[in-house]
Amino acid sequence: MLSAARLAVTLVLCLSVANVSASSSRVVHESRSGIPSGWVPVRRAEANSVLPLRIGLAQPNLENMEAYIMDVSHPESPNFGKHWSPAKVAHIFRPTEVAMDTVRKWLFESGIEEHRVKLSPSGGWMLANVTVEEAEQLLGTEYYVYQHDEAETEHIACADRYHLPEDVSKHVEIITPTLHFDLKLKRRAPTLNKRNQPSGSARLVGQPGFGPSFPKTTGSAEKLFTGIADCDEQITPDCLRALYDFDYDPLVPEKNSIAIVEYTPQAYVPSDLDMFFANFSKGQVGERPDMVSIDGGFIQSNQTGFDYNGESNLDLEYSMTLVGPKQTVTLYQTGDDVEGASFNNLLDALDASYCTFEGGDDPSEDGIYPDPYGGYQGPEACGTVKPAYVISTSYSSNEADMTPFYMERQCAEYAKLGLMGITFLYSSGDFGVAGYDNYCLEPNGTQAIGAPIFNPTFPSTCPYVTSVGATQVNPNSTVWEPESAADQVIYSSGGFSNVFPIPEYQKSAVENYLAKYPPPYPSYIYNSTGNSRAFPDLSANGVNYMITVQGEWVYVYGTSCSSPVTAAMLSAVNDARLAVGKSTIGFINPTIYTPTFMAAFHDITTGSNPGCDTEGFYAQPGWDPVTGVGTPNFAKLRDEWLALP
Ligand SMILES: *[C@@H]1O[C@H](CO)[C@@H](O)[C@H](O)[C@H]1NC(C)=O
Ligand SMILES: *[C@@H]1O[C@H](CO)[C@@H](O)[C@H](O)[C@H]1NC(C)=O
Ligand SMILES: *[C@@H]1O[C@H](CO)[C@@H](O)[C@H](O)[C@H]1NC(C)=O
Ligand SMILES: *[C@@H]1O[C@H](CO)[C@@H](O)[C@H](O)[C@H]1NC(C)=O
Ligand SMILES: *[C@@H]1O[C@H](CO)[C@@H](O)[C@H](O)[C@H]1NC(C)=O
Ligand SMILES: CC(=O)N[C@H]1CO[C@H](CO)[C@@H](O)[C@@H]1O
Repeated sequence: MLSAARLAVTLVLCLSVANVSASSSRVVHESRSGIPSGWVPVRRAEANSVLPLRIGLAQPNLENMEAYIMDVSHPESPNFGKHWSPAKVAHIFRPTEVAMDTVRKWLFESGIEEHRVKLSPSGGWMLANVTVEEAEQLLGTEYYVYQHDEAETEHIACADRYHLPEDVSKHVEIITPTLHFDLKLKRRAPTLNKRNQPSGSARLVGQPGFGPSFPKTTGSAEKLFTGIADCDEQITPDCLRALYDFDYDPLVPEKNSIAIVEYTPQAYVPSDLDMFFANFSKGQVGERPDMVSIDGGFIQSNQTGFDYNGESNLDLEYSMTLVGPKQTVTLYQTGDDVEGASFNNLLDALDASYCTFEGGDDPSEDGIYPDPYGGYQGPEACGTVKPAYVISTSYSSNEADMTPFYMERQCAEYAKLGLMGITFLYSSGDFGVAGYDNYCLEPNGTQAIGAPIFNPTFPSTCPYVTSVGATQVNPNSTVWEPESAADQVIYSSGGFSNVFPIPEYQKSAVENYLAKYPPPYPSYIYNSTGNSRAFPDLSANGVNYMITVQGEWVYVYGTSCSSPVTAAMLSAVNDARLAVGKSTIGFINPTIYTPTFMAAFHDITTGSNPGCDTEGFYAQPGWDPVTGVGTPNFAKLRDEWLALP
């Protein structure tokens, strides 16, 4: 009896192997080069123990992303401004019936009966409880039990690779449990990245001195200038209004929205906002941003000073003053003060279809909620926040800190938000052609100070965000004279991605730069082919800002300044369009690289962005990898955007 049953099973397996391999041979689906540090295999997993196998199905149509976004975002497209609903976005990228059928058939032919297989509600996952023996046969791998000194429980994971039939592999993104060590450790040590520093992981995004960029300060100001005669020494809201011809009174503020993103423990100080308003926008004294808490985000007040309050105060003081008292500014305060949060946690909150998309969040980089380390115990924010039309984030990381898969997954989500009509701004970074803290790349990909290869920042290199660089009013110059690329305290980050190919919308602008002003560096220093995504897209002043921190006026520098200021102007353009019944501007890059719009920017042609022991790139006529297409002329841009359908 027993041997008959076994024979039958063996026969089915042989048949299925024959079946599958007739049409498709097995390929390695995923592999890893080593075991994460601290883990050791202690024994083979028991053949009859049960694994909750989760098969993440590949999303269709990602290869059409650029075409979709150009269709709704290019000013010459007949569908310009016809943004997609969240339901349409979810539908277009929902795994196909073919994917589901192929995976189901493979499971069935491998002996996993249909009644054991379930589909998750989002359609993104196929689930089945299987024995270790079944999983090993399905995936052509071996499972082991691993232990870690800091973990409470054992962990099951497979050997260094697993396989799938070729025709199944193309419909599957990821299978768990396999290679991934996603068991939560009781107390997580900071993840060290390739530059041996804590990485851009959730726990550290909002922490001063780690991973992401923060504005810099040179200390407090003895006096505060008024008017616009001294904008080469101090930037104030009036300087920015004059520089960018920005004078706008919202017409339909209740229809419009703008949001600033902050990561706890970064926190604004209410009394500092009032001190700023008292000097620059009296009517706004007492006004506060409309805070939306994401994953336990709150305004902590235990840790104070420039390192904890500088970023939030800067972003809110300038965005709120520039949009004025009629327009509410929303604050996405993200992450608790224990685990923190990453860009992915924000994106989860803005789009329910992202939470599980292509495997969901990465526990070594993203905040996991409820917080296993004891912080916020509520559920993860997943589609709970309706995205504002313009969203500005002044935090960034290095491409080299993350895996291409991680970045591509996130980048696709910015594209989806673009399809929905959202404008997503990121500061480009403050270290010129170097990465955060002047780390550059060795030929083997390691990050080190003094290394020779340029180190681009992320998310700026994602072709579906708008990257904002920094400029300055030159010493002894007025707001009526041309600005230069920032070269006081910080340098505007810019350059060419090592991960993302060049999007169509910037091809001719980038080609023009590389052909007319070829940078004097060997080709291994940066991707000089003209085939990789170039950044930033545009820029705005980022030098000598006056902000208040803990009751004092201090000077601030950084692309952190440039992003919220640009956001305020773009939000005003949205207001003007919404007031006449038009759509929001959405993903602006395909628009701003057109000749008509490029002419509505102040072209920045002086300065550079040194780093990695070089002078970096030079600002030149037209687009350049220091200041993008230039700084806004708001009045012209508003008129051009109003002229679009
Ligand atoms: C797997 O087993 C668990 C525990 O018995 C059960 O809760 C879950 O629904 C099962 N999953 C599937 C896909 O059958
Ligand atoms: C921070 O402040 C909260 C109250 O807001 C308090 O409960 C907590 O103990 C404080 N933490 C530290 C480290 O001081
Ligand atoms: C990469 O290259 C640098 C410089 O040559 C060297 O110091 C480092 O050890 C190398 N790292 C790896 C992982 O090979
Ligand atoms: C600006 O002007 C001051 C005095 O008028 C002079 O000392 C200084 O050198 C000038 N700076 C530059 C960069 O020209
Ligand atoms: C430059 O970028 C393109 C697009 O990502 C890529 O295909 C190419 O291999 C890169 N070239 C070098 C030398 O890295
Ligand atoms: C120049 C100016 O108006 N300074 C004022 C800024 O606001 C503070 C109060 O918060 C006043 O004391 C300053 O006089």
